[in-house]
Amino acid sequence: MLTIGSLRRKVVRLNGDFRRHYFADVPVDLDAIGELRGDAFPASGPAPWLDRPDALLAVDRRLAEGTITAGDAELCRQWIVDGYLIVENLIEHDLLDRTWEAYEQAIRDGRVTLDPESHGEGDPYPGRNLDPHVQLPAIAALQSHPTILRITNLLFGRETIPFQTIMGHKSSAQRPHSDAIHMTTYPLGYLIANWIAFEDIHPDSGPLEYYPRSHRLLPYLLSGDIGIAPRAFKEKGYALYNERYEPTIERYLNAHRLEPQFFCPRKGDVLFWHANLVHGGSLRKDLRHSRRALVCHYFARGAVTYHDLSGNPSRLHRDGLYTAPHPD
Ligand SMILES: O=C(O)CCC(=O)C(=O)O
Ligand SMILES: [Fe+2]
Repeated sequence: MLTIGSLRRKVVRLNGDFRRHYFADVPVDLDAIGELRGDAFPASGPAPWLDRPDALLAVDRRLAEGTITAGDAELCRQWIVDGYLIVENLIEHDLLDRTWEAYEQAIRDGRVTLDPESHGEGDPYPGRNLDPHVQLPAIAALQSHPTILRITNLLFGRETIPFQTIMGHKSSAQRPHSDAIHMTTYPLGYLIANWIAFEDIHPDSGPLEYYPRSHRLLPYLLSGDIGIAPRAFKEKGYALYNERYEPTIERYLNAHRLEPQFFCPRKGDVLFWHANLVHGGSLRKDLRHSRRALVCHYFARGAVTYHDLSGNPSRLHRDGLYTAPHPD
C-alpha cells in the first residue's frame, strides 16, 4: 500500500540516487520523465558561475583570494560579457599536422567515410565527419588537449567531460543557431564548444560566424518553445527545425540588431563559445578555399545531457558515464 511514509521514502531514495550522479539543485526522476526535453524539467540551478548576475564580482573575489590568475580573470570577464574567447596559437603546429594526417589516413583506408555533400559545382571538398574521436585516438587526444581542458574547467567551474567532435575540410554552411538545442543540459548552460583551426583561414572560405553577446540577449530556445513536439521531430526530422527554429533565431538576432563576426584565425588559434552563443557556418564565397577545422563540444560532469529535439539522453548516459558517482 502506498502510504505517505512509503511515498516519502521513495522520494528520498530517488533524490539520493539523483544526487549521487548529478548536481542540479532540483532532483528529478529521469525514468519518470521519459523523453528528455527542456519543458519536461523544472527550472533549476545552479547556473554556471560565469552566467550568474554577480559573475564579475565572483571573478574579482577569486582573483583577490588568489585562486585564479590575472590572465584567467581576464578570460572569465570576456566570457561573461561576450560569450566567446579567442586564444591565439593555442595548439602546436606539429600536433595539428599529425592529427590531420591521422584523419586523412583513416579516410584513405576506409575507417572514416565522408559524404560528398557538394555545396555547388566544382566543390573539391567532401562533407564533414561526426565524432571521429571515437575511433581515432589522435583526435580524442586533441579534443582533450591539457590547455583546452584547463580553460573549459575554468569557464565551467567544474570538471569537463569531452563529448562530441566534428572534423571537416570545409564550412558547415549551417544557419545561425545555438548549440543548446542540439546538446542540452539540465541545468542549462553546461556546454562549451570550441573550433580549432588546422590552417590559416581565408575570409572567402565560409568562416565560422558568431554573434557576440547573443548568449545573454537570447533565451535558451528549445523545441517546446517553437512548437516542435518529440513525435513530430521523429517523423519529420530537421525539416521542422529548419522551418521553425532557424527563422526564430533570425528574428531574435534582428530584434537585437546583432551583427556577426567572422573567425579568420591563423593555424593553431582556437575559438571557444558559450552554450547559448549564436553561430553558424558562413557562405563559402570561393569554393576552392578549404577551411580545415575540428569542432569539439564539452559537457560539465554531473549535468544531465540530452538531445532536446528527439528527447533522447546523450551517448554519455548510454556509455555508462553516470554509473559512477560524480565527485561533488
Ligand atoms: O564550423 C561550422 O561551420 C559551424 C559548426 C557548428 O555550428 C557546430 O559544430 O556546432
Ligand atoms: Fe553549432
